Amino acid sequence: MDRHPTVEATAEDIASMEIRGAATIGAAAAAALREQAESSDAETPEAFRAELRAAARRLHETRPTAVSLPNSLRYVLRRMDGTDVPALRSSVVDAATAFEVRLDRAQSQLGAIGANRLQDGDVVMTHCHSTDALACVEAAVEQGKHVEAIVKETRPRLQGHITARQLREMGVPVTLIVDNAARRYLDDADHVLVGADAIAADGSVINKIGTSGLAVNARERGVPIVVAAQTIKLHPATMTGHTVEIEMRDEREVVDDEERATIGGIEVENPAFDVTPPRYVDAIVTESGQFPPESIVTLMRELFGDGVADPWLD
Ligand code: RUB
Repeated sequence: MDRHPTVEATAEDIASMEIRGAATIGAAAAAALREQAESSDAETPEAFRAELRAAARRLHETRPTAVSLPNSLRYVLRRMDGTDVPALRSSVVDAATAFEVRLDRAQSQLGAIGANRLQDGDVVMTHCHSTDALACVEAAVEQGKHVEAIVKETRPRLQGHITARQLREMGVPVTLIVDNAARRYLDDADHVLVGADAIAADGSVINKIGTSGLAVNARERGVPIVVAAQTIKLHPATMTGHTVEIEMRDEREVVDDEERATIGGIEVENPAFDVTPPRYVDAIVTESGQFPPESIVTLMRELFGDGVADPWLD
């Protein structure tokens, strides 16, 4: 029951953030399951199923917060079907491919919806790097709107640099700022536009650490906060009272070994995400439309029913 090298490499890349961002993580996980299915030399359907579940468990244990990861694994494993290995294999390959197509389609659909919120001449402030958020700006630019961006650098991993580069490639004028300057520059912004790693049933938004502070400041300044998040970011377990685990990352992302030795015996904490309560969010833009955060639960009930199982634990 060997794991395909791609599963291991993908798991390591997700853990080290070589592969990062919720949508990208979900797509990479589906692709890794497909490779596992394609290369499997399992001789029985039971062995094949066990192999795929083990691969999913390995991928699942990498990072805890982005729900796109378990949602992706669930999407593929729930469609694993057949009475012999070739049938099982093709069901997994087809499901992984269908998932990737769905992701792409959802992102362009939500981009078109998000773009409707942006007017010609608007300035957006971004935090971290979100492909869903950038899809909204890209669609607006394609509609011929002039959009400018104030991009927070996003310590400690500086994902704002990726955002700045990609916006520049779209032809969007970018001003890069340090995180601490956000409040000052909110006066120049028409929207705060961020993505999400998970959205809870009460409409709370889990996204890169610093999102909640930005949202509180934006509300105080009267700047609307828009969250671009396709429905794979909806967290089914929160419908039954579970909370979303916030990933704590290595302190070396904050202080390197040399600085650590100089500072000495202090605690360093490095949470990767935070929770923005629904009252600070103006709209959640999904491929199924735009929702006030408090009503996202109706969409979740439609999509998930009363809850969902974890097929990799079967
Ligand atoms: C990434 C992050 C992004 C969301 C949404 O955090 O918080 O805003 O994942 O991204 P990290 P997308 O860099 O720690 O993975 O819209 O691309 O799914």
